[in-house]
Amino acid sequence: MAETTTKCVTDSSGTDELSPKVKRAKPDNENGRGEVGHESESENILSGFKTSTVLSDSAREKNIFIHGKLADQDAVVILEKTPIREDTLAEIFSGSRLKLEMRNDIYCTYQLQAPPHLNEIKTTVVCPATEKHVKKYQRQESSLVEETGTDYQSITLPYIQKQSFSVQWVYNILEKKAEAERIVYEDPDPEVGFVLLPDFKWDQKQVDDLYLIAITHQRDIRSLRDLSSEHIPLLQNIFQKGKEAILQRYNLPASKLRIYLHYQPSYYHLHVHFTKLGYEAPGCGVERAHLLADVIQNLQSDPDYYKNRTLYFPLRADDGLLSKFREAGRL
Ligand code: DD3
Repeated sequence: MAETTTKCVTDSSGTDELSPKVKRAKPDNENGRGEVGHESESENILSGFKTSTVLSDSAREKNIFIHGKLADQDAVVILEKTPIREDTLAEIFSGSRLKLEMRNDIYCTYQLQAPPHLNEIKTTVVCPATEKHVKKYQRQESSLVEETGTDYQSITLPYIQKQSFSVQWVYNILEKKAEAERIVYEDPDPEVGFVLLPDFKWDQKQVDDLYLIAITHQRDIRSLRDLSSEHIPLLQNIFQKGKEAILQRYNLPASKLRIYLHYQPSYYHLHVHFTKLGYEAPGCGVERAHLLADVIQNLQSDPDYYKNRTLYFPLRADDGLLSKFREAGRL
């Protein structure tokens, strides 16, 4: 890839650098007339971006979330520095400019200016962004909510039905209208089938922060709460074939994977997260993640486990669902 990787959520672009079958294109093929179909590499759509506010930033995570305007439309731009890869070290050492900052005894500090292609910032653009997108990235305190099976029926379900969050991007993936070339594995079966592909949080340049999602072909399962024993074959299929596909493609055995569902999910179309053990993926904490292996066993011992069980999850202070729990006197 030349220069900064730019991704639009409505768009399809990406790299496949960990795939043994796919060779990296030479930089000179990528420039100019966009022969490889990366429109984002030919022009800088962000040159006209006007910042309104910084929603959040993290020195530790080396990222910043910005709200602003792109050609009169609301947009959220996420910039993130990516890890330094071992296979780039030789080029960093030989091909950089080095400016001395200070020298003291045996200690020296420098500013190193790496060659442009090793100095990329992963960039995600959401445009047009809704108010919900803007809110999602504003730093917020969370409160843990206790949701009984009845609370789900009377509070949560009506709320998510009224919201009708768009999952068009999910349907685009299932229908190969977007990200088709990023698919790692597909089982096309309408009942137990799914599509496995990299979550766009992962830039696929190193396996250390591996993050894939399995999206079910079945469209009527909103979340954990909709699962019953009839879905065990679907879940087992995702579990088995997902692990096999990741071993094949990334040479990572199942023992290095954290495979789980979120409750609440960030979109109400059933999906399973595959992340590398040791990588603290956002949302992998005990208050939100449910191991797929546990989910399967719970359904095996009680077909209606997730219909009746009290579930706990954090909600951000500005989440409309939190107000609903408050109004119902459940908080
Ligand atoms: C999303 C959760 C959703 C903003 C942002 C992310 N992986 C996605 C579109 C395409 C994708 C994802 C919603 C949206 Cl920053 C609003 O995530 C996606 N494609 N997580 C992939 N591969």
